[in-house]
Amino acid sequence: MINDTIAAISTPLGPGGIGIVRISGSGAFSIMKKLFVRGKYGEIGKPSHELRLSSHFVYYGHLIDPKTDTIIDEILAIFMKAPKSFTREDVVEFHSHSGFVVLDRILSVIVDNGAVLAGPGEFTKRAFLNGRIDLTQAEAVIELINAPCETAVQLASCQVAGGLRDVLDGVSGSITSLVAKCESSIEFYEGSELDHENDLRNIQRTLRQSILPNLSTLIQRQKDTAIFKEGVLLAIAGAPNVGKSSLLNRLVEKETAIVSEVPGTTRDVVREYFSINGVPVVICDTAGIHDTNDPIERIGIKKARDHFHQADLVLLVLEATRKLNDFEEKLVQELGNLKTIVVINKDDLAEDDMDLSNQKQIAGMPHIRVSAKIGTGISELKGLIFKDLVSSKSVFSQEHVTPNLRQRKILEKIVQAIERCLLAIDSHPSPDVVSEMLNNVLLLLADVSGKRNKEDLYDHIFSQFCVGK
Ligand SMILES: Nc1nc2c(ncn2[C@@H]2O[C@H](COP(=O)(O)OP(=O)(O)OP(=O)(O)O)[C@@H](O)[C@H]2O)c(=O)[nH]1
Ligand SMILES: [Mg+2]
Repeated sequence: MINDTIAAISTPLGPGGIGIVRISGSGAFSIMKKLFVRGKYGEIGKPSHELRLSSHFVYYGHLIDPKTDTIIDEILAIFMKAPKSFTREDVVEFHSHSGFVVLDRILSVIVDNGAVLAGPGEFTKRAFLNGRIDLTQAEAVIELINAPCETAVQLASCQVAGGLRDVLDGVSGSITSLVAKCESSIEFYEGSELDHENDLRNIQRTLRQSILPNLSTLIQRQKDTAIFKEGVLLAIAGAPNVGKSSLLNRLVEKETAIVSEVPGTTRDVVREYFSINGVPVVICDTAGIHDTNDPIERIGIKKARDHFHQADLVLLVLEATRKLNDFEEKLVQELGNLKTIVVINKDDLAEDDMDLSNQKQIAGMPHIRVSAKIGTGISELKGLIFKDLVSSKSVFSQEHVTPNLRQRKILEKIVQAIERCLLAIDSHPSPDVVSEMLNNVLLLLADVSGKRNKEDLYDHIFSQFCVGK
């Protein structure tokens, strides 16, 4: 209910310097008057309805529990009068000391005095419903909060600022003027097929030369940037004792996995997180693949195989000191269709005349020589992984407008709808049919920016937020 006044703790729970409780809605200021008194400890009176505050100023004072007349905390308070606030409603913020009990007490007295607890993302939902931001900006706020790397932060910031909204508004404006052209063609040249055709050819040209390339660029950008937002999964594969765990430790620069000269050391999947040039990576070390009757090892090998198939990229580790054994030959075949880089490890032990990359089984596969023990070849391996995963076009600047997956799916529908419209103009040029098709494109564009009311969609999007945002 948008009429409610909502409240929530807006900072992470736990001990910290400052915690913020936020209130939004028409009752925010009257709640503040019941709880807040200005001034130093020892000089303060009781909360008063006479409290006069200027909007957007920070006031020093104390928060009082009116039931017991006791001070809860020494705080800073801000009142932001509608519509100059995040939600476009009256907003009050109390900045207190951050501790679970303090913040919880503050929230409780606020609720006792007329607010209701905010649901996940409810402040942002209000900002959207009250027209301060569109849906692309609201979604970008979640992406900004959840951004796993610097590049994802940059991409989200551009959308929070309305980058995608502006581009889509431009596209909508162009299509609206094409609809207007169709309408005037119908009105002014009734019966004159030739004039209709000229108008429709002009419309076709604009769609083809300006609008479609614009939309295709947006779609491609989502594809190019998805890995910065979602990250990638790498799996390490290989026979026992080839140095898989050593490689994981070297890549993540931590002693995460147990390394030993005993073959079969790693049994379960060991997961670690790191990043390569801003791409968030989850890397999995797995059990060595070989023939075994040990039931525990067999479970580990099954898990390893499952991970190879889920991974975006497999690092197949071989030993530089010897040729491939039977298991490794089979493993190469098994990885056949999966994206794989061959990592020839223990290069420090290799004889000068031993070059495994010549072996026919791995010929043609991307490969690199490394020593996980000493660290040689590791930065080159990271470069190779990055090149393999990231399109060469993925060079970003903060201004780059990038849709998310939901938006891209609708943009793809829009491209299809425009292509149908182009075909319709070719086969049976009729301004009223084209006008209807273009109006349909406008509706789809409204779905991207949230201008067409879809409660279910909004509930789904805002439920992904944390409470307090
Ligand atoms: N000289 C040398 N030794 C290495 C290198 N990488 C790993 N080793 C050694 O090889 C042995 C096995 O290393 P691990 O990393 O445990 O190998 P693994 O593939 O994880 O083995 P399992 O978990 O048993 O399948 C250890 O004694 C490591 O110190 C390397 O680049 N050079
Ligand atoms: Mg291991």
